[in-house]
Amino acid sequence: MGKRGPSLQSTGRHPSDERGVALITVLLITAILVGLTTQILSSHNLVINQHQNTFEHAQALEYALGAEELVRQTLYDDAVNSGPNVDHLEEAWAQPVLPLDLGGVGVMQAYVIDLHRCFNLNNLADDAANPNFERLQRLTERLNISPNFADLIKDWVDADQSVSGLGAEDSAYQIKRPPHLAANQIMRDLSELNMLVDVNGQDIQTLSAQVCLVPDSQSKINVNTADAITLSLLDPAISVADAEAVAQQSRNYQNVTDFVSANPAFLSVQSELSVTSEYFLMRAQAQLSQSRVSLTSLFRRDSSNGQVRLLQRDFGKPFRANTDSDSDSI
Ligand SMILES: [Ca+2]
Ligand SMILES: [Ca+2]
Repeated sequence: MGKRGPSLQSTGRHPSDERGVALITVLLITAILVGLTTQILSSHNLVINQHQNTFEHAQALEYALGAEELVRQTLYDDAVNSGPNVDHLEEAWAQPVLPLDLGGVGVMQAYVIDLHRCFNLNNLADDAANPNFERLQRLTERLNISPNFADLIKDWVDADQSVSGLGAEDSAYQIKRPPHLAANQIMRDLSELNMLVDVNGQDIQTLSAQVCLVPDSQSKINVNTADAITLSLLDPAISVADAEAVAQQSRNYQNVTDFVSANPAFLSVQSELSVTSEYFLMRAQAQLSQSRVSLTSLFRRDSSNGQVRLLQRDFGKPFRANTDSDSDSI
């Protein structure tokens, strides 16, 4: 008898079993393919989303930088075309860009602050007979915050190591953890207030909302833009009522002499007043979908030719709406 091939009995497998195995194999392959396809599509969507976020962020960045360029041009135009050496709050640079729809893809906001409308802490760096120390003392009283700020800030920004009253120089900062030194130069950012000894965060916040920083220790106050508190600090003889009366005016004084003639309470501080401004701060924010870019830029405008120079650019500060209580600082 010839050799017989394997019979159904010899393998013990029924045709329906083999069809079952084949079906399972097909199902397995299909499942693997579906899994692979899903993974590829997920990766692809992730890449697309990443690209979209990157694209939107780049767009938001360009809008913010565009606002900066617009401010620079507006300040230049103001100096060249709107009459030199006078700045007031009705001029184009002082008008905020309200939430502006960017053709349905996002929203843009921007505004400019004149940094001569508020008290400049860096004016304490000048060691000559300096009335700004008493002004800062008056401000801490008005704001009901620690009286130590005047001495501490004076020591922080003045070049010497001589401790002023309740102030602190290197020796006090060297025993802090971590140890550091007094800056002994003008402040570049109000966050430096957090480095001072024995001051609390709430007081820092209150003070920061009322003061400015400009990289100049002899900056003047623009009487066309200054707020009431700043005006009232200038001299003990200037009452809060005097200052508020000025601040409520729609001011467009063409020179300081006119201002003092109309407001004689300010005669004693005439030399520290101005009707024009040199330093300006822009705050801008562009938001496109989930991407948001905030930009704070510090400008200096040369009064001789209107040229505007960018001094500082900060993408790290959160945007704040423009309100009267807003901090006017770099
Ligand atoms: Ca102007
Ligand atoms: Ca010092």
